[in-house]
Amino acid sequence: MRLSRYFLPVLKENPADAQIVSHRLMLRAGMIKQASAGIYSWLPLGLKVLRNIERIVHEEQAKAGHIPVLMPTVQSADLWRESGRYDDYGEEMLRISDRHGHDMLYGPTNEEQITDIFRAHVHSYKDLPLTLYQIQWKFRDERRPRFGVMRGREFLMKDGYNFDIDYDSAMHAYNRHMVAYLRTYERMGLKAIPMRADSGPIGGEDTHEFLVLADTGESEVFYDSDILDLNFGDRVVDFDDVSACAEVVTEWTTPYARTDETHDEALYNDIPEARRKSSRGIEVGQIFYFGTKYSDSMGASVVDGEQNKVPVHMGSHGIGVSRLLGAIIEASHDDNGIIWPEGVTPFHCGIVNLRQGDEATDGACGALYEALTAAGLEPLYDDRNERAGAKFATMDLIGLPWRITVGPRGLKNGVVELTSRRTGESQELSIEAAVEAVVKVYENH
Ligand code: P5A
Repeated sequence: MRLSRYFLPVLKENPADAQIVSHRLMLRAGMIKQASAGIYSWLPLGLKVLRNIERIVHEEQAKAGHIPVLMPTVQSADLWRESGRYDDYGEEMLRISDRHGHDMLYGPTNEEQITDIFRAHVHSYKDLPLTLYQIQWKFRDERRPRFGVMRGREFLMKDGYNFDIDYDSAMHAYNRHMVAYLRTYERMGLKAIPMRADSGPIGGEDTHEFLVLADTGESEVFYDSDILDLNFGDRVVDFDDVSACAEVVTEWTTPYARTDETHDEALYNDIPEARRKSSRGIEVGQIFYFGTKYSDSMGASVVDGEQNKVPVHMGSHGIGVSRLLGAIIEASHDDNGIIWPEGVTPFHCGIVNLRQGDEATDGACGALYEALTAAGLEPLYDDRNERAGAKFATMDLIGLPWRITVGPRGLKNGVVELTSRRTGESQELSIEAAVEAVVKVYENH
């Protein structure tokens, strides 16, 4: 993409209404525009990152054997009356009535909707286990929408639902989700720690939240610092292998890690003092096992091997897809702007032309652009007639992890400059070597 033809409405000034750095940077980098409280339009740069996050979520769900569907945002209140949650959900639910006076709602979550699909089509244990998921917009009329996409009213969620014949099988689904989520967050450059939590209006006893540690997080968390040393890395887990998944879960859930809702002072005090940590965290996901709560109330049962009708065991599993943009920026920025992890960056590499209109410089930038594109990468070429300082400031603000700077002086010696946004380190390389270096960085993303 050539910047002169793109739509990147960056703001020079800090927006007054943004209290935390991720919100400020998303507005300044022209990623989102507030439409009304807690509701945002996604501008091109923001949309690119959102789509990258979605892609990683889809890829990791596919590995776990989970199947994508897409359910409507607007749901019938009758379904929620069946489960009893229509009245329970309270003021967070946006209630709508259609022209016929039917009560509708904008879904804050989809347990009822998916249970309705399940009961219409699945009747035998032979069709289990089954996990369906979607990435779809939700609406929660939060009392205090704030911090931009972090606590929105309309927000994008990955929500998955497992259907299993019994408790053991459902716990395997729970574990499968935990394993898939660990890898998902790591690919986004995040350390998200599973912590024992409270299930709130979703229900059930078994639940973990995934938290990214950050001073601006809304949750208070307590943990054993040993958990920070755990890395999922590139290990390949067979998602059908019950004990392999359980082992990963044991590894991550053995060190103490809890949100304030489930914090246990006595257990916490058993941790050696130097490892006892408390801080703030951003909740980027949550997994639940709630047994037969919805299948009992909504009549979702299957025939088992002995021809008995049994209610299915269920859980649900969420990732805050739009919130993740805020969480990633909170975890990865500096005074000059965002620093995107390679896994989610909106463009792979920036190209800065220091002398727009100079034939050799324009030609070298064009050649770089072609070579990067031919290698399957997406560069953002700043071909505007701007001062070098302004171009660098824009690149730093929008946070592309790699920048290639091209100017007449370097070209005389046959070199361009490749700079890492994260370390600020630069190397002088030939055009071919610079392209090769960038291609190599992205080999594993
Ligand atoms: C799990 C999937 C559920 O709703 N039902 C379907 C279950 N879980 S949850 O924890 O309530 O939400 C899942 C994740 O969504 C994000 N989230 C939000 N993101 C932005 N703004 C909000 N107002 C908001 N509320 C929830 C969180 O990341 C949460 O973990």
